[in-house]
Amino acid sequence: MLRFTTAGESHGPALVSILEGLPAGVPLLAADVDTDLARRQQGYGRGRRMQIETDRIEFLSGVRAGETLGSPISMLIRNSDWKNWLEIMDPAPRDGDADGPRKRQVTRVRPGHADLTGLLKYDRTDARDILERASARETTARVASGAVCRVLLRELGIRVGSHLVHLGGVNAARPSVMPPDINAAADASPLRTLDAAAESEMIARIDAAKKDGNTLGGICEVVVTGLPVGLGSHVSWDRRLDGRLGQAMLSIPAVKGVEIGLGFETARRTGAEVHDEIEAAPGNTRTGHVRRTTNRAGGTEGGMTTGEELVIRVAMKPISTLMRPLGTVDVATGQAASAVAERSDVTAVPAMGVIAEAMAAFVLADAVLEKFGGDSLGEVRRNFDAYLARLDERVG
Ligand code: EPS
Repeated sequence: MLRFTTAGESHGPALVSILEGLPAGVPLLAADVDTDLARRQQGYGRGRRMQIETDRIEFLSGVRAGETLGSPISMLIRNSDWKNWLEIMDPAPRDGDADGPRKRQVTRVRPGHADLTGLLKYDRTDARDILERASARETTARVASGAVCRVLLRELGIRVGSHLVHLGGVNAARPSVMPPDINAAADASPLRTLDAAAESEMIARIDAAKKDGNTLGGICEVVVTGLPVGLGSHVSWDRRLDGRLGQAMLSIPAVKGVEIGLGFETARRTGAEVHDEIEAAPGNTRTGHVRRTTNRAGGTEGGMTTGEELVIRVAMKPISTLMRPLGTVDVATGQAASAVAERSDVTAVPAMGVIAEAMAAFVLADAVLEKFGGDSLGEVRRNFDAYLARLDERVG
């Protein structure tokens, strides 16, 4: 139904995001996208690059007079840093290219990064040919397409938020009652966490890691409200929503784990301690007029949404560029060396939460269009409303 692709190198002229399959008539402004791009740039522990960039999109296609046209939506995000990298990243051959590698060649490959594996696979000699694309700068373009998907979901009363629940060994407590607008609350925190006490401890760990030339990972939780029961399907492996969400989350650079609901913890508990009991809840249309007394499943059963909150936790490893570098091999000489220490972030977990929201928004918008698809927003809305009316009718 829906597909998107991104292009662009970290220090190239620009990033591009193309989203295809959105219906016509969705109200869309550049500001809807820029808001999310700005949210992704926040977070204590980012490096100097984030002071250089102010990410903004230019629509190149697919939008007219503030509405989508149903045609591919393409968005351009210029890299402000490009002017400093022209000589190094110039797409055209330059004088001197024949004499040897360009400046800032990377051969002391970083353990944990795509440097070495990419270099061997693509048969390159300069790891910059790999790292420029493997860089998490690419996620800017994902957030752009995700932001457009978020607008479609919002039209149907579906909201995607996230908050940080772990950083560098420190857990944040999940509030017993989530704030009605999770992002408004989380965005007010420099780490996007809802636990102020944990936040000070996390900040201290980031400062210590920075001093030590080290980096930190963490976990964010994505929470989606307003979903109707029945997105995704049990009938085939590739239509199961959990699987689709898992793939999308694991595709985020440095993400190493995904849990839905209790996740790994379900394996340690008995059935009675895992499964959510069901009771009647008249008036609750989107769940089919029932309610789970708990939500350990995290909003899916049988590869389909239940209509309860969708809860996904996403784990990110520490960034692989360390200012106190790890041991490696210099691929130019074959000798032992210290890995390159390029400018980078101490942690980017708060940003990862925003990226995970974007990936969730994309997967869910795709599942929405699969079930309620139409060529215009009006048609999608009619299909959606008819389904909700049928859920009402079944109890009535
Ligand atoms: C990154 C290194 C840093 C980060 C970058 C990801 O960039 P630079 O090499 O220019 O200092 O800031 O992230 C972004 C630019 C971004 O927009 O998130 C890396 O090596 O992955």
